[in-house]
Amino acid sequence: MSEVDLEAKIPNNVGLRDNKRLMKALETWQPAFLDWWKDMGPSDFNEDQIYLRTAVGVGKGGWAHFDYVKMPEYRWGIFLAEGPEDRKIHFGDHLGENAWKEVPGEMRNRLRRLIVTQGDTEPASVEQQRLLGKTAPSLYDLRNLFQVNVEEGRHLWAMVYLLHTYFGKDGREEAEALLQRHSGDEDNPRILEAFNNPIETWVDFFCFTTFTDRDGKYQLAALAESAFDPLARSTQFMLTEEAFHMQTGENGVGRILHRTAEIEKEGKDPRKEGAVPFDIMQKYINFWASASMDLFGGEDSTNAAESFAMGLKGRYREGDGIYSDPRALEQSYKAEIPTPEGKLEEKEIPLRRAMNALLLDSYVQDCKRITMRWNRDLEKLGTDFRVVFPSKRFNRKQGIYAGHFYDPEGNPVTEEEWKAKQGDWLPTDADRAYVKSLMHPVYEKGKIANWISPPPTGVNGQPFDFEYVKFH
Ligand code: BYC
Ligand code: FE
Ligand code: FE
Repeated sequence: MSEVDLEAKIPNNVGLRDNKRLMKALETWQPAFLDWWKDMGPSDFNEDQIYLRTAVGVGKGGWAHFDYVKMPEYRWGIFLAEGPEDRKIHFGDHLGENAWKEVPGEMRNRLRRLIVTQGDTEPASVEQQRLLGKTAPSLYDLRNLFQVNVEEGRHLWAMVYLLHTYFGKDGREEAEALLQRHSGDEDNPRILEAFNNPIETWVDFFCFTTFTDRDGKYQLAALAESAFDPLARSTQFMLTEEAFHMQTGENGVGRILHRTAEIEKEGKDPRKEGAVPFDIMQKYINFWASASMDLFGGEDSTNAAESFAMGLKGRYREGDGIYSDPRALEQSYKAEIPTPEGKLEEKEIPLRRAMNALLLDSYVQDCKRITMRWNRDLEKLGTDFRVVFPSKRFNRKQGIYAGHFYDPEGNPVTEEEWKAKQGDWLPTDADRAYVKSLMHPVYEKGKIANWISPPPTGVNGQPFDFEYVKFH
């Protein structure tokens, strides 16, 4: 592992200084990245000073530094987590062999595909969120949005580093293409569906960071187990940043619910007060939760089986030794599969083919824990409303439930029932128009929009009324 070099044009701990060819390739990509940021990122705020955290190391005793920075001058770096030099592969067909420092030829295509798919989501999210700064409910929230954005930019760098270093000309071409596909672009969209959905409002943003960034956590965690050591270390370090994104979402949704509960407690109608009614929040949660569950891919997947067999993608916390069969050859996964008549029938899927389903189950458990935390607060406030995390069958476009109809509890419904009830379960045009009508910027220090509660604490020990953004 190299020293952290913060003086370099691209801060890194991968020894770029000693690899002139790679350095040159990355320094050629850098202006293209900056052009992309200026065109497709939060371009209205490029001249403002934002109180941001920047990764400056990988050690436990403080890996980040907080200061004011203009976003285009953010120091996007390449960092690999530290780890043992002689790590062994701990799952799949290559169990017990040494982890790879280079890409074995027969795994090249599949590995590249995984890295490109991961990399594609990072700039996609920045594109999806690019206009939100114009309607931030507070300076604190505005700053958090930009923190998430610059870190997703760094995650793109992490994947581009791998493509440039280990995949030659193909990798460089893929790195360029990552800046050419755009979220929602009809001709050249982002690879995964949820990353083409618009994020029009802060309600979308907080649901996205709760549920979609959390898919990020689980996918990164699965890749952090990888036998390809540079990928494992890259994603391990990305996970340290990811925690803040999910926190932003969880707290954001929590603060909206809290505000609505307060208003109801005063005997007032949230709609008349310009807050977000509970039923609309539940619909947004249903929408982003189901779109995010699609990101796990099919429950029965030969792709997933191959990735596991090759040692490219493990199970959640595979390295903690919590699974009894690290080859996953002896067990099966019980899934409820729809019959042609629309009934649910229990079937067994060989475990390796069910890796996406297993990861999804870990994710759902985590989401239910978050939901419980929101509900505890609602209970404390004396409200009857409770958030419900939708069934993994609800509104799915990928996997075994796609093309079938279920209510949010997961009960089969007919297509007619679905059509009649859809507006009770997912945001309608009217709901979206209402939520949009609430979105106005509040840029005054210490002030906040009426539809959301202030956070209990600020950032990095600063108070809520800190000047998180200094406008030029
Ligand atoms: N949309 O075998 P299947 C994050 C495709 S989020 C469109 O069932 P597989 C972040 C699939 O590619 C984490 N297409 O599933 C969050 C395949 O196509 P091909 C991102 C989809 O391949 C917030 C076909 O359907 N990271 O970091 O095992 C902000 C059959 O697929 C979708 C990763 O995803 C979909 N939803 O699993 C910023 C990790 N789902 O090959 C960032 C890398 C599936 O037949 N990716 N397809 O042409 C993977 O591990 C896998 O590609 C997937 C899919 C889990 C996505
Ligand atoms: Fe990310
Ligand atoms: Fe993220």
